[in-house]
Amino acid sequence: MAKIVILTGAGISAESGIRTFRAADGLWEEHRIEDVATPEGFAADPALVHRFYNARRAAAAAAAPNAAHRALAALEADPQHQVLVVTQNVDDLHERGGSHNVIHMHGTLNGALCHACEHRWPAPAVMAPTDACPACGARATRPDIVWFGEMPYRMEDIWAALRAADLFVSIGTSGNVYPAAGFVADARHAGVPTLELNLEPSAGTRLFDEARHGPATQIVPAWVAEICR
Ligand code: BJW
Repeated sequence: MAKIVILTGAGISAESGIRTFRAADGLWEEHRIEDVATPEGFAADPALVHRFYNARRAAAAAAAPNAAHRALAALEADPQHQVLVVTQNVDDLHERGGSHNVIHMHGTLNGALCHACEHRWPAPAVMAPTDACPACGARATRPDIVWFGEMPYRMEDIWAALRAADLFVSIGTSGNVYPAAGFVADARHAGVPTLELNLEPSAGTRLFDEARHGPATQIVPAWVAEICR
């Protein structure tokens, strides 16, 4: 059984209507990263950061998985393949598309986290700085999102899966944010073949053994059909 580790980024959800970060009309055009995606930005203005993530939570809830999410779920269901999806995305479109083996390395919009006691619970649709932690009562609740300067989740599991993989595939990510941007080099170092599927060449495209460019809803189902033949 072939073991495939698949890294996904904002590009896989773009055709579901979820905005990417670094496009001309992306989220970072309207918001300063330091204000909304760092612990320092949250400490300075928690209401602003909650508004940013409340809006994104609503957008994700209104979106539906697309053909690329569904193709990865079909690949996971194929008995010839063992698939791990490592997503940088904080939406739940992989799960709603039918994938089960998913690691959210940058957290999830559907999670709330108390930064006083580290308790986690399902996020309400709208979070506010005055929300109290259900475990310790502190009014120190934040979205369960990994911001710049924080350690992404389950890195040891991800690196172990990369080392044991037969193929590493990167889908819909610009390759600008580490440690995810380093996975292609980590895979190469372990002798694992690498494939990029993206709208355009990513920052690290030259490191991949093969790269195919086009919209995820076309190139991902085509690739899955090819390897499940
Ligand atoms: C399509 C498409 C279609 C469009 N079909 N494709 C200097 C050097 C190196 C590293 C650092 C440095 N200074 C600081 C760092 C570390 C820092 C970092 O990487 N900074 C860089 C900016 C340089 N990283 C961190 O701080 C991370 N933590 C960390 O490093 O901890 C220490 C550590 C040490 C050792 C080991 C491990 C860890 C934490 C990073 C947290 C990132 N957080 C964000 C925001 C929170 C989540 C959220 O709000 O959603 O995560 S930033 C943002 O970027 C978000 C994304 O997950 C992430 C990646 O973006 P993504 O998905 O690639 O989106 P885009 O928009 O960039 O690209 C979309 C792509 O899709 C494009 O290529 C399009 O072409 C394509 N596309 N439509 C197919 N239809």
